[in-house]
Amino acid sequence: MSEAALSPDEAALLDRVQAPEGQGREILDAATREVIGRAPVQTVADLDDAIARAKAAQPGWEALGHQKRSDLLLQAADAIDARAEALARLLSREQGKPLNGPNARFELGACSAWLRATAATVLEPEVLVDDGETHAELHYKAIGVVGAIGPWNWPLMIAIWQIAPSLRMGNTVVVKPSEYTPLSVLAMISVMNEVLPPDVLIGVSGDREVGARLAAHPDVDKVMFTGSTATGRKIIESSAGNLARLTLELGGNDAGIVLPGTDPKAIAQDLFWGAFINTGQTCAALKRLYVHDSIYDDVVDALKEVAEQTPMGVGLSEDNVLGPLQNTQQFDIVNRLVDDAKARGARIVTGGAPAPELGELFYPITLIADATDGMAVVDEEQFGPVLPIVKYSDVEDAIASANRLDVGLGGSVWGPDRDEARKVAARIQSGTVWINSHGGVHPMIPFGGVKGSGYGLEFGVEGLKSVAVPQIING
Ligand code: TXE
Repeated sequence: MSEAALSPDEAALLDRVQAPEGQGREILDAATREVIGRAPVQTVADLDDAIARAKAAQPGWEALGHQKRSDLLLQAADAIDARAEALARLLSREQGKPLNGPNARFELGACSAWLRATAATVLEPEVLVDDGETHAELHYKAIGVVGAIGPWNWPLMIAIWQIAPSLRMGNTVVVKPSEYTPLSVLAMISVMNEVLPPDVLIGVSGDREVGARLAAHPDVDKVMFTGSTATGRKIIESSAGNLARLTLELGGNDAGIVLPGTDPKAIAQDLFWGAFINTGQTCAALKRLYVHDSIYDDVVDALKEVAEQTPMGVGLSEDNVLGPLQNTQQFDIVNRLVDDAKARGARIVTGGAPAPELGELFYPITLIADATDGMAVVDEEQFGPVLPIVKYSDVEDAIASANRLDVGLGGSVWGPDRDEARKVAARIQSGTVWINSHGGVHPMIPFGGVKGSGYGLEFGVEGLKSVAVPQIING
């Protein structure tokens, strides 16, 4: 079988979800630009119908109780595992990420792992006061219907991050996948629906207008959103109308600080993947690197060595671990930022221009040395295979640089002395700061941003609380 041919399992999944021949919108393979299939184009009326069904199904789902819902989440995880390879191939085509490396197969593994971890997480009622006179307890109940609006970079994993806790707490969920990657999300939902009761989880494939309606709908009680800050602001505005509670993960521009005394070769692999996981199209990827001048050249050289050994190409080829940009819009952003950096005198260490020989949306790993704060490539989120590397001599300046932007999702500090690194970490304005790594997430460790990166926590017990409403039982 050639790489390009759909496997029978892939074809069967695609046929379950795609629009009939001659209808829908064509979705292209991000790497080869060949047509993969036809996304259904659902309307605001279809969405309204889906929300009505989800609302009707919610009380029955909540009434099943935690144990039964958790059992069903475990069965959904098994169902995903059973189709993981077909889903990974479809994801690889649609999103562009390779099967191997921390990419498509990894993403499918994370989906079932997150479902299982969420099924196992327990949110117990809390006794607040019990002094003989007063007995008050804090309980957590379902909110109602959750609208889940997702991006195109980790479309399946982020959908699961929204779906799993919502279902676990007794909510029903309407998912609006990104218009760039609807097919793989709809396919995963259809696999989960092999075991879930009807209308508990519904996917609606539509454009931005459908997303806007989902956020504003009077019967949507909670919106989980991962995407751009601009869209996040619109969702906040529409929540003034329906009072939907919000969890907003709006990306960032994560800084890493490499302290003096760090061994460049020892951290190069982890730095590289911290920046270039999913070819840089990751919300909490390392997007600006501040390196002490005593080791600056060695860090740049060590990163260059890793970059040159790391294969990029069509995702279905088993050799590749880096892929294309997912869409033209993102490709144009990356191109513009690199050209601007060159024009401002930054030094291209590797990459620096598109790689049309690999395909239309390929841009090579691009390391930019002698970058400075104020350059667009430093100040704006590139969301692609580009890393500007800024030299510093006083760590106070590096901390100030890390904190000077209006976003704060993640950050990292790299150094030989953990206590020293933790002191610097405590001063970084971001939701997470990693020490000697960047971007790793864990289903039991809450994740969320500050400043323009949004608000609300996902994962673990805190994640369950954020898709529940508190109720005090007093007496
Ligand atoms: O995001 P959008 P896009 C960043 C990245 C990228 C930029 C734009 O920098 O260049 O965002 O990407 C739906 N009400 N991130 O265009 O527009 C839309 O249909 C409700 C960071 O993909 O925010 C899609 O399903 N929903 C990010 C989803 O919102 C609306 C990951 C995201 O679209 C809507 C991806 C509206 N008014 C991109 N308008 C991260 N946090 O990791 C659109 N949508």
